[in-house]
Amino acid sequence: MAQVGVIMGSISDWETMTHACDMLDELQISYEKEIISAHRTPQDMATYAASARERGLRAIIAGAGGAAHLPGMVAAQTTLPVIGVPMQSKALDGLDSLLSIVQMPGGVPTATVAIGRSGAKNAGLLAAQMIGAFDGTVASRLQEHRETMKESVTEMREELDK
Ligand code: RP5
Repeated sequence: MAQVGVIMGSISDWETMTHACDMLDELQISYEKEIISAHRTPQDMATYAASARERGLRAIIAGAGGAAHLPGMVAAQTTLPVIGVPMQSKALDGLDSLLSIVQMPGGVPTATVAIGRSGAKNAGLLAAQMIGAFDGTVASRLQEHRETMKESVTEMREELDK
């Protein structure tokens, strides 16, 4: 059973959202992925959000671009934590996506990560951290990931000293 739902408004978002899935793969967190559009398939969005908890999901990662309603509208229809990933849109370089997601009115929190690839990666990590708060095995994997990052800096320092 999937623990995390990864949804996106368009196939054009996949090249970004794949980084969230890569992170979940690395941390051995089960996930499902789907294209659900807030404006093109609003009924699918409602059904997905309303059924997410009973289907066993623990968190949802939602990527969208432009007037990016998907994360907030999903968050409005579930009490699971929702993490919004702003796509780096062509017209406004993702500032439109970011502001659309981050400026949720009080009452329906939608966690918002950075624009684009880094945000997608962090969304995967953040979902894992939400699960890791109650799962020691996942918490250990997250700690290992931090150690690996630390070691990469040691390698950078050695490279600098060459
Ligand atoms: C949003 O519109 C999607 O999330 C995507 O980022 C953006 C553009 O969609 P396409 O025109 O590429 O399908 O719904």
